[in-house]
Amino acid sequence: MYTKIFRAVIIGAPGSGKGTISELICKNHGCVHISTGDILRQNIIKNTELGRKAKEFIAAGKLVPDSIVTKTMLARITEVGNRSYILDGFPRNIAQAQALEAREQIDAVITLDIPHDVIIDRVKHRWIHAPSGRVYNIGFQDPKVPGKDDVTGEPLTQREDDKPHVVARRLELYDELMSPVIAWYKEKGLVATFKGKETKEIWPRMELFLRDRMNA
Ligand code: G5P
Ligand code: MG
Repeated sequence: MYTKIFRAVIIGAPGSGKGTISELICKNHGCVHISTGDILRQNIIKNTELGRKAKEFIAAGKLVPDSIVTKTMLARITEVGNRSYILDGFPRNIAQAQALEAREQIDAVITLDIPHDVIIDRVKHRWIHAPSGRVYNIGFQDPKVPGKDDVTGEPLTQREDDKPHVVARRLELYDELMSPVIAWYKEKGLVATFKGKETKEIWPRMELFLRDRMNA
């Protein structure tokens, strides 16, 4: 457990393992995983006004407009209150980063640097339980029963935006929009980069980093 509140942002290309690593961090160190994509997908399932607005953008691999996302994410951070958290998928451009900075003091920005060919291969095998955000991967993180969520037994689905042409669009958009965001956070001395091809190879280094920061 953290001895002080730890607020981190995790940045990485689509399929780089942000969700997987955030879950590991929160399970091992007690924090709240705030995933923009999960929140948006849950709203799509519930057919809320936010979900209806976000749906087409997500399916096309485009960003949902800042006005909608920023408001939603800042409200979620307020709900989380005085607890450690990992922000996964927000901010996604400079405007969102500035809106976050105006509201919150971020302690660290964790970036995942995974080769694009590894990512393209991974997302083909990704299955999710959309209502909870639980993520599986055939051959890496298999469900106990094929095609079924471990906790609810409900059917797993593939993400609309994991179709190869949409993944290619998302990867391009990531490079274009996130390079300036990472540079902006680097100037502030907040960035820790983790490079590798597999989560299990990155995780021990991440643990050392977190232990160091926990006691800082
Ligand atoms: P999301 O949902 O934020 P992305 O594109 O940022 O989507 P994504 O696809 O969710 O990121 P991830 O979380 O980085 O990827 O990766 P993951 O799910 O943990 O891992 C990918 C797969 O690899 C999983 O199946 C996992 O099990 C497996 N895996 C992990 N490690 C390994 C390993 O070592 N080996 C193997 N073999 N497999 C592994 O955003 C979606 C959309 O929402 C909108 C946008 O439209 C966006 O495209 N959106 C926003 N719009 C505006 N502003 C924002 N801030 C927005 N945030 C989201
Ligand atoms: Mg994710």
